[in-house]
Parts: sequence; C-alpha cells; structure tokens
Amino acid sequence: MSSVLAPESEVALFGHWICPFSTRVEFALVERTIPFALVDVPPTAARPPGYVVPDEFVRHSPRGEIPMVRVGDRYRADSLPILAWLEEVRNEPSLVPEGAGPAGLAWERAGWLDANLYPAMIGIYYGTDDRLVAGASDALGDTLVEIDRWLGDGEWLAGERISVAEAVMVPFYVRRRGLERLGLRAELPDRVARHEAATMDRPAGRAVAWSGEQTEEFVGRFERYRVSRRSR
Ligand SMILES: N[C@@H](CCC(=O)N[C@@H](CS)C(=O)NCC(=O)O)C(=O)O
Repeated sequence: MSSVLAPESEVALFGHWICPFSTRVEFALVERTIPFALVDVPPTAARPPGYVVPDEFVRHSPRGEIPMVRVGDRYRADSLPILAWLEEVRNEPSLVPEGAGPAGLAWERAGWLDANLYPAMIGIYYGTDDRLVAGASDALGDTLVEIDRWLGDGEWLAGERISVAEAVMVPFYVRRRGLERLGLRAELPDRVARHEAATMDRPAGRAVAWSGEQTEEFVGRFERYRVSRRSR
C-alpha cells in the first residue's frame, strides 16, 4: 500500500550544508522526490555574528541540533530517525527497498557506516596532530576496504537499489577532497570510486555536492581549528 503526503503536509529541513547529518537528510529528500523548504540553521560554530536562531527551531528541537524536519505540524530530529520517519510519512519511492537484499541490510549498513566511517572521518578533521590524523586516515581506509567488499555484491551499498546506506555514505563523498587536504591518505578502492561517481551523478548527489568555495571554507575552518588548538 502506498502512502502519499497530504498536500498540507509541507516538509521543511532545518539544516546547513557543512553538517554531514543534514546532508544525509537532504540527499534522501531529493532522492525520494519529496519537495521541501530548506531553512538554513548553521551549527553554532559556523554562525555569523548577529545570527538569530529561528524561533521555530528553538521551540521544537530537542537538543538544539540540526538536522530537524517538519512535516505538516510534526517535528523530528536526529538524522537516522528522520530517515526512518520519512519512510513512514511517504513510502514511495523508498530508500529501504524491498528486494534490495536481505531484509534490514540497508539499515544495517547505514548503521555500520554511522558507527565506523563517521568516527574516522570526524577524527581526520578534528585531528590536532599528525599522529591522530594518520590514525584516523588508516581507520577510514579500513572502512573503505569493507565498503568495497559490499560493492562486490551489487552496484549499491545494500544490493541492487540505492538505499539509506547511500544517504549515510554521501557526506563522505561530498567532503572527500577537503578530507584529502586535511590528511586523508587512503585511496578509494575501484568499486568505491565507481560508486562515488554513480551516486554523486544523481540529481540528489548534485544537490548536496560542494562548490570549490565550500570545500575551501570547510578546509579553512579546520586548519584554523588546528592552529588554535596547537597554540594553547
Ligand atoms: N546524531 C545527530 C547528530 C547531529 C549533530 O551533531 N549536529 C550538529 C551539527 S553537524 C549540531 O547541530 N550541533 C549543535 C550545534 O552546532 O550547536 C544526527 O544524526 O542528526
């Protein structure tokens, strides 16, 4: 049975381009052709002087974190629960496709990426000395080996169809050039490189891809962060 969003159920994403968790949700909304309004709420560290947090965000966000999504008059925070909720509010086209692989594989892999790829990725940009950055880069390289193994079973991370696993993977692809500038040494295995190209070439991939300026802003932000930590 298909569920269709009622016309009054307008969707809004409270998020910001630099936040990988917002990118997951934005990718999923575009991939699933769910129309939405983007309410730009920069993370605290990226707010320009004088920025005023929208009242609606303050009132409905449980932890003051982006992403938050409104559907009609309901709100949800936290990217993975948001992705699950969006499957409930409108189930087609789904990012948890039946027949994509064994039941639950897409969520299992999305969870694995959240637990393994993200700490390594975040370890690179928050790494304050070369040893920490190199360790995070090696850990990230190990996750790429595992992801390459998954891609031996099909074109997508959880089988034959794009899924929530791609939504969780995409923020890595979006900031990969920036990560290389900040110390990522691991090469993309061939199948992962092909998967990156296929994913980022979709309308949803293009919607969340960074411009050169965005990559510069990301790199500059973390270079300054490193300098400030080293001079303490
Ligand atoms: N587990 C959350 C993490 C969200 C998160 O950490 N968001 C950051 C920005 S990337 C945030 O809003 N931090 C609070 C702040 O900047 O004040 C999710 O998956 O959505």
